[in-house]
Amino acid sequence: MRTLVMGVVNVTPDSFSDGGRWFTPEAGIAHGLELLEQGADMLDVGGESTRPGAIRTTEDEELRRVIPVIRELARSGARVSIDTMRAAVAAQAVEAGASIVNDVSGGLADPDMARVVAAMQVPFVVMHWRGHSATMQSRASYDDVVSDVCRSLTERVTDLCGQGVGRDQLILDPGFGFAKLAEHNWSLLAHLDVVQALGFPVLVGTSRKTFLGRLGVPEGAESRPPAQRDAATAATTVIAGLAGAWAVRVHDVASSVDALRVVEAMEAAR
Ligand code: PMM
Repeated sequence: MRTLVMGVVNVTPDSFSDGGRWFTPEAGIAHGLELLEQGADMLDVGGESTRPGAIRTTEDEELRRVIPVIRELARSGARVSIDTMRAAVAAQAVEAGASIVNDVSGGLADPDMARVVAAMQVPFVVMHWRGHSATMQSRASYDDVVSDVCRSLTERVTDLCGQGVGRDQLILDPGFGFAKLAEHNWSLLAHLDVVQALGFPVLVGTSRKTFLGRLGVPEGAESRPPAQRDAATAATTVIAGLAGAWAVRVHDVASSVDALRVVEAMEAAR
């Protein structure tokens, strides 16, 4: 099956790559509709920034940001994912029309998440995570990043299934940029086949991340700004597509849709 494109709708003032641009509900909705027009298969709506160093948003504020956007995008027929670490936000988002829960903590941040996801029976994205954004980069230390991430994800699967979540609900994500240095992100990208071999659908979230912003930039010089990382992101979409990823989570939908057309046309000619 073709790799799907998940378009990012960050309703936050401070997200890592697009913070503040779609902060009002109206702007978030308009942006989501625009991404659908560009060919997004689904939209990932988030109300809490997870950029390195970020301070947590309150639950009330997170709900206030995401619920109106989810309700309207779902009403217009979009497949919507809620990007949250909070069980209460996930529950209300699904009630408002979301049909996927994307938790960057893989159920670790909120002890109620597994129970809520099990009860709602929606697909659940389990990302590799080592703690909240304020401190995560101090935990970017691995013996072998690929096997360490795969082992942690397998432990999450066992724990979640033990709490009643169905194996067929789970989607795994190696967590690019979360407690990872550039070298870790490149290793994971180079070995997506190992993550795929765990036997679950895989989501790849490299879009506009810092390791792409360092490409071609001399040491000591400023990284390129996030909006200038879309060509590199599309290149990683090709890698994800060739590896058979279930979906890529991207800010610039049009370039990744095209990148996947290239993969599809090439695969058809094999
Ligand atoms: N990255 C961000 C936010 N949510 N969810 C998943 N599943 N995977 C990711 O890699 C991921 C995510 C941070 O990126 P943004 O702040 O630019 O949206």
